[in-house]
Amino acid sequence: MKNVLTNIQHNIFSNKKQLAILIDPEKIRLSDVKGFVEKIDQSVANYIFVGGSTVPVDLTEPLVLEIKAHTKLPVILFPGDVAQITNTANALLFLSLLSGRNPAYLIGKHVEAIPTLKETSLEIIPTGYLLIENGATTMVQKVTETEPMPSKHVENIVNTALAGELLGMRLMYLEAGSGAKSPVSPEIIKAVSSDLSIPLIVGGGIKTKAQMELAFNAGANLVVIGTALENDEDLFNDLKRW
Ligand code: 1GP
Repeated sequence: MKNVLTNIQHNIFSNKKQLAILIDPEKIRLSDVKGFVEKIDQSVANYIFVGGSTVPVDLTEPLVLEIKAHTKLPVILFPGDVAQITNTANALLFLSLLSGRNPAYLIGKHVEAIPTLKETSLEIIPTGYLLIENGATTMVQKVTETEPMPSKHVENIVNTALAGELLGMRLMYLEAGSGAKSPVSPEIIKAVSSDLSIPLIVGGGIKTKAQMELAFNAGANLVVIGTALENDEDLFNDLKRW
C-alpha cells in the first residue's frame, strides 16, 4: 500500500512526533538484524530508513527482507546511490541534494534510476535534501563532492527549502550528516519549519532523547537517528513507546 507520505501527513495533523531509525546496510550484520529490529519495534519509532553513502551493491535487498521478516513498520529507502533501490521496501525518498550544485545529485542519478523505477511498486516520495555544515567533513560531502550550507546563512537555507517546495517536493530533509558532531541547530529548524508547508525531516548527529526533543520542539516533524543507536543500543531505553 502506498501510504507512507499520507501517514506522515496524518501524524502531523494529529500532532504526533515521528521517529525513524536509520539502518546502514554496511554497519549491521544480517544475523544481528532480528534483535535490533525487535528493539525498534518496542520503541516509539514509526519508520525504518535504510541507506548509506557507500553501500556495496547487493547489501540492501537482503537487509530489507530481513527487517521485514521481523516487523510491520514501513521500510523507507534513503539511498546514497541508485544501486540501493529495491522493490522489497515500502517507499523511496527520491532525494535531490538542493544544498549542493553537483548536477549528478540534483538530477543525474534520478535519470539513471528511471529504468528501475518505471517498473517499481515502491511509493516514490520526492524529497529535498539539504546538507548543513556541522563543523566536520561528512561522508555525504565527500561522496557528492558538494559543500554543506553554512549554518549562519539561515535565510539562504530557508529559501533553498522553499524553492524545493515550489519545485514540488513533498518532504524536506535537513541533514547535518551521519555521525555529525552537532545536529542541525534549533534556530535553523525553527526558521525552516515556520515557512515551509511540507513535512520537515531532521537528522544527523542526534545522540540523545534531549536532542531529539529539541529538534521536535523547534519544528521537526520527523527525526532520524542512526549512528547513536549503532554505537549504543542502550539509547533504546530512552525511546521506549510512550
Ligand atoms: C544520516 O540523518 C541521518 O544521514 C542520521 O544521522 O547517523 O548521525 O544519526 P546519524
